[in-house]
Amino acid sequence: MQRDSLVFDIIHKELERQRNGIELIASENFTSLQVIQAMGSILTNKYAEGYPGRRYYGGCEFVDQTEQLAIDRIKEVFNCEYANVQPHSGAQANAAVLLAVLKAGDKILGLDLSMGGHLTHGSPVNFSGKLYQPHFYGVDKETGLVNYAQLEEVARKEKPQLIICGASAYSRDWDYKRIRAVADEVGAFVMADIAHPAGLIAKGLLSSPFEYCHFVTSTTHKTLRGPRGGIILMGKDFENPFGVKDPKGNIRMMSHLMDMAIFPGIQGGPLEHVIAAKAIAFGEILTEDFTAYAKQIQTNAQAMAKSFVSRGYNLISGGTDNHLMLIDLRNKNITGKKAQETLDKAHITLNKNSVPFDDKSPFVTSGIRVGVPAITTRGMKEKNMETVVNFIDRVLMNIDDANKISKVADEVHQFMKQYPLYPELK
Ligand code: DSN
Repeated sequence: MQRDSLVFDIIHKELERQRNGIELIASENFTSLQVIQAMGSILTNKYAEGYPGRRYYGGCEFVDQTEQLAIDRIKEVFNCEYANVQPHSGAQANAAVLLAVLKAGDKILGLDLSMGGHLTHGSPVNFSGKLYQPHFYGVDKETGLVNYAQLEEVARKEKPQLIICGASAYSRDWDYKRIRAVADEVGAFVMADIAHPAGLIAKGLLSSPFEYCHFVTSTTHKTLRGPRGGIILMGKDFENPFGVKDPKGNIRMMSHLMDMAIFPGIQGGPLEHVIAAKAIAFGEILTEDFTAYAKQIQTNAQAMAKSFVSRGYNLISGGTDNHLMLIDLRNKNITGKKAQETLDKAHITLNKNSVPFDDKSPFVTSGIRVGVPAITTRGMKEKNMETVVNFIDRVLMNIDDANKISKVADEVHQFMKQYPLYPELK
């Protein structure tokens, strides 16, 4: 078979784009070459519906081993009792939890998407807002912090069956204990979606949700720096006290309901090539190198936030505890859309983002979201954050000057040569 140079040439161009640019999308990262090799391996050929030791196909003796390794390692990473490593994505992980514990029409309470939440936390355009009855809490207008008083008020009024915490554009830590207290009061389960800060939680740099949240979901490709995918975790498996039943009407251990919700509930064959890559990434997270990486993410984010603030940028909540910051550009008279598009021309990649109480549409937005996991993987330290912010500031302050932007693009290319990416790949 002839090599498909059309596709491989495009992939090569994408490799060069990744090498030459400054990647600041908070949800992206550069996974290790061995993770990429496992994803591109012959394991993609295998069907393995079911779970290790209980599959619906023959020939699963080797994928059983890689999947079990992934399960054991991620349980060790988070010191938790249950892990399902089959979700194809974070959205699938969240869908499975909702399927496992809710009936259609039940009430859920999540952080509003426009305040930093996620589509799968009840957005009306997502299954979570179509199949269930969504209610929302927000952030405080003055402080930018989660409005826990509002969360409690809505929980007491609506009595949701599930409270969801976690966000995709929130730069502060969470008070899981306070959320669990009101959940117990109204008889709700709590799910923490830690897709964004998982790598920092894994290393104890942010509060752990496991003591207080019944379910913890995550993606595996953001701060966990693994392959694109999802996981479901539980600190402690439990005989659920809320009377959730299996299809035969028996109250089952939650782990059983959760496994059933992924397969056969919402997925078919697991992606065993991705699961092997997850096993490798989870092994990497257990190393001291990853501990240093996670600490550097936090140090870099704080240095970057300080540098933005010193140049008059308005950071929601004034700073960051984790790997990202949300910047309101209204005082600079620039929309998020214009900022994203112009920074792209200088090979600085980030995303436009609604800010709390935004007066612009989600297609335009007043803000940008900036994250440091990817540039930290490239090897940047806190002293380099000033250089990155300087590039961004020069673009934004000369937003209609093509020559100045082109000069920044050249400098960005030169700068990134110091941080080789996948030198083994030609
Ligand atoms: N799309 C992801 C993000 O960028 O945060 C969330 O799913």
